[in-house]
Amino acid sequence: MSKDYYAGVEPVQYKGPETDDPFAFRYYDKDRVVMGKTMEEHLRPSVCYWHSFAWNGFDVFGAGTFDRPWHKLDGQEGAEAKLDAAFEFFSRLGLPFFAFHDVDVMAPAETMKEHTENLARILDPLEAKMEETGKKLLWGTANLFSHPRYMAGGATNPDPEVFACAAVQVRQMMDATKRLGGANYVFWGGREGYDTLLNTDLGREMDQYARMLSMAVDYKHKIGLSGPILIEPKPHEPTKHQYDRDVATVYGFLERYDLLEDVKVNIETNHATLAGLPMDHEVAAAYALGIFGSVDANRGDPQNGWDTDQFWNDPVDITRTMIHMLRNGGFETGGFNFDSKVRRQSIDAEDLYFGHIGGMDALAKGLLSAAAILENGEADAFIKERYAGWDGDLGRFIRNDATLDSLADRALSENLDPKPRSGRQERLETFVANYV
Ligand code: XLS
Ligand code: NI
Ligand code: NI
Repeated sequence: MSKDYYAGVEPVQYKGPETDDPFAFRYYDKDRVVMGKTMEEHLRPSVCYWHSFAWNGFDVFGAGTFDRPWHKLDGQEGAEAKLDAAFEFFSRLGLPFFAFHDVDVMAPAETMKEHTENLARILDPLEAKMEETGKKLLWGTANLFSHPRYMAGGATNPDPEVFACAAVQVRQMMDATKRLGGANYVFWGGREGYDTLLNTDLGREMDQYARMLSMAVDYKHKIGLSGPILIEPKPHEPTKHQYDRDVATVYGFLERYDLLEDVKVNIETNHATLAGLPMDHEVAAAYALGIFGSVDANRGDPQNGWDTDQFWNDPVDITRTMIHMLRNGGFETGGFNFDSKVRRQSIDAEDLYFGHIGGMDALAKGLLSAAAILENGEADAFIKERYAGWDGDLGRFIRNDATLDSLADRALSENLDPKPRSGRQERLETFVANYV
């Protein structure tokens, strides 16, 4: 059935910028070497299961618009048809990774017992598909936000019985991620926050969240899950306030609860926008704080204040982000996961290709532009020169030896009179724009 669904779409290939084939990559040439690594190794792209295969196009104002054959079947049969369709798409698109929540792949479940049985039942066929197609798991995660029991949170729920149910799901998904060779394990705290402080004990909820994460860290070591646990920051939506607001907030949380050894961040572009922060800030901050893990690639809409999860296709934004990634060595275990969805009017199977192909080419272009900028060296040289004084005599004195007293005395005795220098912002912005 899935084969019919994608009939007519050949495996997507690189055909170069001149091609007029809408089913070909123009810039993403997976084996092309850029700064010592192939494009595929740099970008580690991943297709997400939820937006393209689990979602049927519904929104808060209307029913599903997509006519996907696998949505017409129920239970295990539906889950297996979805699995066929998803892996057929992964194979034809040719990206190496995918990511999923427990509930994306399994037959729907009401009770916890049903949940564990249904997830267990799909793991054999899922593992077989991975072997057959060579697709790898970038990360797994437990959905602790859709079932009504989680309306007030999973780990941060006022009811410990809900926390215990969340533990069931997290344990089973960590086991599944280990079994499937997943490179990371993600927590997105969709409902780990509050709708009003009038009913919420904020301090207690943060302790609870840390408790869940500590348990997950211990379990990760117990089962030998090798990759890091990643927290995915988002300031709000669905809750009014989410505790993992942004990268810096997550860092403070991890520091406070002594989780920095094992937990990093999965940064999503649209979430950064919602937090009022540009993506390059979030990425640069994560590297500076030593917690960069992975990226959920997407974008919002400048007029809309919600998580529209559109394919990320702003080349300047991608280039600016990629500059920081290349400077810092890029991904270790992470990758670019397309947490992006086609619009609900984009109802054809083809639209899934157009979204991912365009998204992939935008990332590849950003990579090429950023590499050219770094190879040119002007931007890095400017920064180096700007801070050069800190490697000089006075800079070293301040960094290593000075007290407030000795420094103030020295400044006065040397009669310091520093000269302001231009920050050259327009020059640098133009320089970057010229490379894109
Ligand atoms: C929602 C999040 C979600 C996570 C996985 O806003 O982006 O899709 O990536 O739970
Ligand atoms: Ni995400
Ligand atoms: Ni999101």
